Amino acid sequence: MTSPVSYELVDDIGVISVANPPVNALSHAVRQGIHDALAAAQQDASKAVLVICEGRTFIAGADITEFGKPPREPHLPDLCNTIEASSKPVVAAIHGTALGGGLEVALSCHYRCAVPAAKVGLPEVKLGLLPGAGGTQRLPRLIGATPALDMMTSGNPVDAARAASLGLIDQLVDGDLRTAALAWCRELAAKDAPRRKTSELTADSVAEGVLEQYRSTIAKRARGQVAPQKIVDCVEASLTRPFAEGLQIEREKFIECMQSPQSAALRHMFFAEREAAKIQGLSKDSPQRDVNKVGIIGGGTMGSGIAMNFANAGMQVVLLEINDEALARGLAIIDRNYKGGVKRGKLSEDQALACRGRIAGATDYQSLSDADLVIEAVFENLDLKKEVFAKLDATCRQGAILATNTSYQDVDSIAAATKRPRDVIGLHFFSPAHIMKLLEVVRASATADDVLATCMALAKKIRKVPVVSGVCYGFIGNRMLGHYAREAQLCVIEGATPEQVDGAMEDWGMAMGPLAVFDLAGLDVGYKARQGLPEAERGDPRAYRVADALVEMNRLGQKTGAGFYRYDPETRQRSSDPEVQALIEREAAALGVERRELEASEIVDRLLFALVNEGMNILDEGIAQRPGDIDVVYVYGYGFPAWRGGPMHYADAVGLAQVHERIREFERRFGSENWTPAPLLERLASAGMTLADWAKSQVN
Ligand code: T1G
Ligand code: NAD
Repeated sequence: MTSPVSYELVDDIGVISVANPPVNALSHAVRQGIHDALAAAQQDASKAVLVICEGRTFIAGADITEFGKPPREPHLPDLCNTIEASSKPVVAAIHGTALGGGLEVALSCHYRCAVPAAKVGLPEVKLGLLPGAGGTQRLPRLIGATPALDMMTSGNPVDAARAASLGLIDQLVDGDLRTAALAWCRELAAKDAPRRKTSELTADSVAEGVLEQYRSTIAKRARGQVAPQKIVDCVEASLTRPFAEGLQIEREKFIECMQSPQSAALRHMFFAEREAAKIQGLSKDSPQRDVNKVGIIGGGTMGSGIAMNFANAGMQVVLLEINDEALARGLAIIDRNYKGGVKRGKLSEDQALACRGRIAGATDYQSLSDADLVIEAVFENLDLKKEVFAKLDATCRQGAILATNTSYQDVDSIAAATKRPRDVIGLHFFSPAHIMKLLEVVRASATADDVLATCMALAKKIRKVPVVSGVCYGFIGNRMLGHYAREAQLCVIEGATPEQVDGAMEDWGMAMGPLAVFDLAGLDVGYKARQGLPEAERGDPRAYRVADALVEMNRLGQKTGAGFYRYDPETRQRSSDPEVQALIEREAAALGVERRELEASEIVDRLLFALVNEGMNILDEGIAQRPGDIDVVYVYGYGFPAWRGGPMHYADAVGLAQVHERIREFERRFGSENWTPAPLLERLASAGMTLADWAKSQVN
């Protein structure tokens, strides 16, 4: 096997080149290759050593696929110390993204240069880890404790200019990186430049209370997560301990993180998100259609946000509404969103103007005749949507992609309203559509492969995380949510207060409890959907009577200042409302429900296992391609904590046998109408298989 690392003497500079596509991850072979090349450089005529990478990026970190396997020498912390101890100056030349172990390698070099477009960062915290190869000890010494804490606890990269201003990058080079870096090496060698060892620097002390301030800020921002706090511990060591001791403390805490369920969950999410972009049976080079002009029908809550995504990605957009008044309302929402974005520093005034300039308004379908893609976002009514698609069929050019943003409706029926069902697909955005990252791509039975491939690639272009779903009522996310919502409202009518239900779920890690989410989305959305169904299909009345009564009292949620909670008009702070408690007790009595105390553990299990059980059915029916896709849907669309890995990963972490047993207990206590163990769960639990095993068996 040829090594992914090559070494050559270029005049009197030793050049170590790493070529391990796609992202030059620090696999064992790369570590061994760098180690051997460096050893050679110590012995040869080189006056300085250059570390550079081929392909699209500098080293983007340790090889995450090696985690959990027996570690092999050279270990990365030792390799970094070896680089720093080199008898000759070592220079890192950075392009693309120098991340994690990649930046730690650069930090152990004596000098760093980069192209202006480069980015550098320590994103380990996003994997539930901390920089484990000296980063927590070298970075504070080089740039100061506070910027180091910002970089490591956020995990966000900084651009080359910022890195240079921090002293992290010594030189920004224009033109060809290798040529410029070699010239710089010669210059350093010519002036016998010192080997600047970052480990020998002293980190500037921080003011009293700064570290405590960080701990409390992190406790709020990264609620429930362990790695960020351990990073603060390591930085504290960099301020108070000799380098070697700090490195030891870093190693101990790194291993604690590596063995934590949180890191296992976040590493699962890293790969699940990338897997979700792959469509079983469709190669990644599948042909695609060109999309430059996009039409949006309906400029309400969703249409306005959807329009911004495409304008932000540089495409021409036409927003079509039913009349001028409604159009003005839609464009006003867009203007407000851009104004808010500029205020929050998300984009500059000029960028906002340029994006807004790409959005034109219309009320005549002819304006969509040359669109490459049209996305419908009118009221959630099947007949209205079919009417709109019939008009699009008559207006749009052949080859245009026709998409619906419906939350629940049958995309096959909508497609059947046209003579070109192959060009019809579901593109289900989440509110607020210009912010939420999830995009459910609904593959209808006739959807053409190139339409699907085009939409998956487009999702990446508009910075969304796409997940493919088959056609069923509510697709993946909303279908499962129905079961989660049922249990939330049953827990309320059986005796828990809204605060207890939401408190239990938020303490467990959900970004927001279910009742508060219903208030945010608007209780009328669910009410209208139920009103559209015959009573017999609305499910267990105990699970919606309170919500219906609140809507009939015009308590629609945040938008009317009251729903399950009352909301402060200024701060939007929620508070409990005795009027709601009285209503709940009245409805419970009317439905003959005997109320009781509910433990938080029961609430958590009922809501999460309701999700898991329905997730199992969705997998069994092939609506979702793989368990990881469901996890991506819930983490990016429903505020499920990434450090819990999504509902399906969580079920595996708890153990399917235990989940199955708990669901059978609920079946005995609450009846099979709401609790029938999913056949797939029964099969896996009795076979002692995990979902991860099952997913592998499905691929092979
Ligand atoms: N290890 C293994 N595989 C990796 C990888 C890594 N570090 N990074 C990416 N890949 C794979 C990825 O799965 C995908 O595979 C392909 O490369 C392209 O990635 C001791 C312990 C670099 C910004 O966290 O953020 O160092 O799906 O689709 O959008 O302190 O990848 O094609 O089969 O994401 O252009 C720290 C992780 C590790 C960076 C490129 N490093 N990577 O984004 O491509 S922990 C990270 C990224 C560490 C040390 C610790 C991004 C990227 P496939 P992609 P992209
Ligand atoms: P909305 O009521 O805010 O907006 C709908 C817009 O469609 C209105 O502005 C209306 O004037 C316009 N409209 C109605 N009939 C039209 C027609 N024939 N031609 C052109 N415009 C027409 O609704 P919304 O919340 O934006 O929902 C739109 C769609 O998106 C629905 O299918 C809904 O289920 C789905 N959706 C909503 C959310 C959400 O959280 N609100 C999330 C995902 C998907």
